[in-house]
Amino acid sequence: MLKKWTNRKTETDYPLSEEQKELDPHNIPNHVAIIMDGNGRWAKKRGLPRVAGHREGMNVIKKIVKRSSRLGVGVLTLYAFSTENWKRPKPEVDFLMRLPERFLKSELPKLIEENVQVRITGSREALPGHTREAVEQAVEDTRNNDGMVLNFALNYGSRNEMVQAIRQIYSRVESGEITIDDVSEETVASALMTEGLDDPDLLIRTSGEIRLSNFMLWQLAYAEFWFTDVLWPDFTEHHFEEALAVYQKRTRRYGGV
Ligand code: V07
Repeated sequence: MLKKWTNRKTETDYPLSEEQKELDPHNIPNHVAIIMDGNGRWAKKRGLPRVAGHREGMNVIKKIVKRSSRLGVGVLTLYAFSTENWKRPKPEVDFLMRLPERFLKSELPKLIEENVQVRITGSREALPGHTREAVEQAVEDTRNNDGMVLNFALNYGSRNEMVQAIRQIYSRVESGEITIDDVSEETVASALMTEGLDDPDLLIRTSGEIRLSNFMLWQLAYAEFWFTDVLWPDFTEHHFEEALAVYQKRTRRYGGV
């Protein structure tokens, strides 16, 4: 499936003037995905334990969710925990696995109020029971909301996702439900954990790392990328709007469709 022609400019992202930062309400990216990096580094700089950075990072999410929803973003995907993050020290993993509950305890009523639908992309099986129950409850409680989708990538890795997609498609072929010639891009897309979600239009990664780290390799095929040196706990609504303004500058439609 090809993306609409968007008059893509090849120039680099010059600093935007205040006027250029004004957002065009008709060109808000439908799906924004964020790799929220730099929490540990933020804490280290302050002589604090890494978990203090994670806690601060969770508070930043609250502000960005609200701003995205108000701006009319359709889907906000946040990379909360990768399949590789299990290799971290156990106390840190244990702390991280408590964050979904902590977040939802204060935010779920507000998300319901704001008509936000919570989704999870990733393998739920390996999550501790308390984490899994909290996120499944949130998904269930917001199932009928038709505002912004808040999609947490939790125990997610793109290659793992592709492996399970291949297994799923193989079993559909083996059972005779479809033939190998039926397998199309749509078949693959709907075997991925992001089934039913449009591909991201904009990827944001904080903390200066210029790489994908096994995040949505298939889904990001046509996305615009925006990287910043700002650490996730220091990220504000202002930075978020700057990313959207750069996106709009790159995809500006000069009166076209
Ligand atoms: C986590 C805070 C944000 C910075 C990045 C890593 C640490 C929110 C959640 C969450 C997940 C699912 C859900 C509700 C909230 C979360 C983890 C880590 C594992 F349904 N923040 N956050 N989960 N961090």
